Amino acid sequence: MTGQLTLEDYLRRYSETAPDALAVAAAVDAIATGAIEIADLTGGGHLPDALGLTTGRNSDGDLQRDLDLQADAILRRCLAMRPVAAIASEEMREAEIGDRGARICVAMDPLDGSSNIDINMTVGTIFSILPAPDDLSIAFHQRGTAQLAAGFVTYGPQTSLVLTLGDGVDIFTLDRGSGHFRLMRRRVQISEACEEFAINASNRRHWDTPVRAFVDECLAGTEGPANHNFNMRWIGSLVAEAYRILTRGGVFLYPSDARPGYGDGRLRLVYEAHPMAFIMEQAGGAASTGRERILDLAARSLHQRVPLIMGSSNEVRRVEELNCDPLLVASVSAPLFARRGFFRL
Ligand code: AFP
Repeated sequence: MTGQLTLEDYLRRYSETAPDALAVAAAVDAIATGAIEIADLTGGGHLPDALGLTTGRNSDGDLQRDLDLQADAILRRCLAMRPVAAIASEEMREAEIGDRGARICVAMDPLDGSSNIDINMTVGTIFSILPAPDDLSIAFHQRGTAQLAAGFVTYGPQTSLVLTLGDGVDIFTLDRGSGHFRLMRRRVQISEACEEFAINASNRRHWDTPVRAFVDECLAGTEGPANHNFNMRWIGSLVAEAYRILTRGGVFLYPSDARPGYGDGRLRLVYEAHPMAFIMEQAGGAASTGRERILDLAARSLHQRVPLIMGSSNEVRRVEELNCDPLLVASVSAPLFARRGFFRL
């Protein structure tokens, strides 16, 4: 991999392009530096005795694992040396004010998918970089369209950094020999149509009718309105699902459902859905609540959840059609159609 452009050189070129670019480049470089340390941690380089054990619950009631907190501490330490006005994290109840004169803010999920750690599945870091408003108390209540950059790191067979600076999506892979991220895929594009959907099917009885109708269309394949067959995946790790979609297309659904606490789904707007939506749209895909564009939303509260449908634009739009047209849902949920569904309606 010696020939590929390093992330450092890539960011150096970018940092000369716009007023906030230098600060954005410094923050991305800091996150990438922290990610290499996290990769070593999750990869067993310095396997902690408490790998994957839980230590408590975060402000939103999620199980908090030792590695969640270690990843948060690593990224904060790396960012502390850069000009960042405020940091928000899934692992901390409130945002933390830093350098008040800095031009950017960072929101992050330090270790997403951590419930997969003890089964040795891909986990990741998700981040969003926003302009710093004069009033930092509203820093993380901006619309998703305000983002200057977004990305995620996958800690899997490869340690890869997916990055958008607002002009396409590029993917870097960690060259473990040199310790540098190297550019491996430039201006990634997601196919408009797809043959793979991802949803936690065990929740079917809790979904609303439009989501059931969409999934039944996928399951009906060539025998239904979709008129082509689908494969299904569910990894339980948002970064792994997103990376697969960037690689071969697909649609991911974490909708709202009837379970207590899931009225707005499971994923967080500020440091999961916003960055993923920015990446998906920059790669020619789409990201929606099923009714609204994710990037048009502004968070009312820091850890606010939001339904997330993202990936190939044809399928995201189909979910929106079904959500907005009850007659369409009725037509595709007809008894004949139900008989062929994988599940009984
Ligand atoms: P954890 O970080 O608690 O493992 O949650 C991961 C996640 O937020 C996201 O990465 C997955 O897509 C989703 O949860 C899986 O949720 P289910 O366990 O409900 O399928």
